Amino acid sequence: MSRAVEPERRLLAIYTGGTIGMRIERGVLVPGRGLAAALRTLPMFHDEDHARALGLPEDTLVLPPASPDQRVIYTVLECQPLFDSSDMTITEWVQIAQTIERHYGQYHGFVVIHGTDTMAFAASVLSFVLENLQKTVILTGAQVPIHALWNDGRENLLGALLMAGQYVIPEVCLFFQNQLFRGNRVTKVDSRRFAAFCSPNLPPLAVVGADVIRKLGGEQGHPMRAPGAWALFVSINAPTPPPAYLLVQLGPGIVSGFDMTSEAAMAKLSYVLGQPGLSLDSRKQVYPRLWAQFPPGLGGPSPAGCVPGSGGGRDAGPPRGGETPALRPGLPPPLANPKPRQRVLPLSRGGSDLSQENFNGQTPLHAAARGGHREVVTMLLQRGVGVSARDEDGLSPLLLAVKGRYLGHVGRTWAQLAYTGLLASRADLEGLQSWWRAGADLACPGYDGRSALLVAEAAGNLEVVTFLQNLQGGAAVQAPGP
Ligand code: ASN
Repeated sequence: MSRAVEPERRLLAIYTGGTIGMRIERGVLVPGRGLAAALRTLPMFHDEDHARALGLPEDTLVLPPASPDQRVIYTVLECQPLFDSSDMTITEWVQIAQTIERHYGQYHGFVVIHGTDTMAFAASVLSFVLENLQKTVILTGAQVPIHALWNDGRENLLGALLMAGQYVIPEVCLFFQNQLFRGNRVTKVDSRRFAAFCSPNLPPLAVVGADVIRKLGGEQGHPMRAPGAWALFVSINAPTPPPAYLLVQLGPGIVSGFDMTSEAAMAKLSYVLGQPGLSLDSRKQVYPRLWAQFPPGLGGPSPAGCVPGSGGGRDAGPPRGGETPALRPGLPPPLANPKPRQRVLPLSRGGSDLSQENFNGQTPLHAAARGGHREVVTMLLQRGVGVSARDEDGLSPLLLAVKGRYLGHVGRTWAQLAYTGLLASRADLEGLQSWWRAGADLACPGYDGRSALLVAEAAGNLEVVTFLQNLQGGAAVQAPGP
């Protein structure tokens, strides 16, 4: 990230829709046309005298001077139709990439005005698709339309224009509430507060206050580098909380996502699945090697400039070839469904360290247990992944399954490992009952060799003792599996 030196910086602002430009029509908010005309009336977005002196066309505006020796001139390209971003799919994001490609030579940087609901997906997809990017691309939007008296749209848009205008940041970023984030690191965490986004595993690239504070200095860093296993998918609901762990199943096996957001994992999966002419095995090979953007000198900038890759790019539909039916249940929502709001099954790949912990000490089994993902739990248990590894909060996968009462979902395999003594000592009758319904053998001694009944008797938990004795008395200690 460095300061741009040109006295005149030209930007393309691609307006795709979203709340930022919405207007109220018959009591409801609808995407609003004519953003350039609206911005023209706001002095913070347009210096009419200077524009007239330069003879700028209707769709091109100029910001008032932010510094004495530099002007930011921006052209607003309004998409047709405008979208509420929850209606956008990978097709529209690819079109944005193609728009950037078409205009790449004419502008110093790009601002993508986008709805917030899927902005993190869009930023992640663009970060993969725009290969060899050497110019700034910033996505922004708002929680409240710029036409409203009290809104966040003006600040966000102005901030994005100023950042893209004044700095060279050769990657896809997202600007919101005075923070510039790495695009494939963000997730939407709030649908009402102006601070709608957070970047759970990477601090903002810059924070704007009275000064611009560059958090990462001039360092490019790599957004996607992670030791060991690579993640690809678990489930997506927009907006999602920061994911603890991501799992992917692609054929037999599982990989962990380490600290990727689910949006970035989805984008990466879409990108790799969309690469034409690759076998399933080659796709699996590509994952660990795929970086979102090559730092200069590593991937090598192409002389032709930035090019939307063929992955999420021109060939953006579901993958073709023999593996398609097998992959379909795990396709990320924009590929499998028109709306990215559905749950999808976890996908996986073999050969990774499946006990590897993420930033807060959670293993893939924690995530699978918390989510009640039966197939993944079974697969992990069959591969010998430990059930009692504690995360930073002291929770093991087993405890998560017990707490979440997911035992019925995760089934007999899991239940056979029942830590029933723990439940018995805590007088957790409901927990024991749910283990029993899930098919656990409650007479089976726990990890310490003691049965649940023995533990309950020693602890004096009479209700539990009665329940367990009744089970034994009725010769129905082992319930039928789910
Ligand atoms: N539904 C809107 C969208 O994503 C939400 C927003 O922009 N704040 O298009």
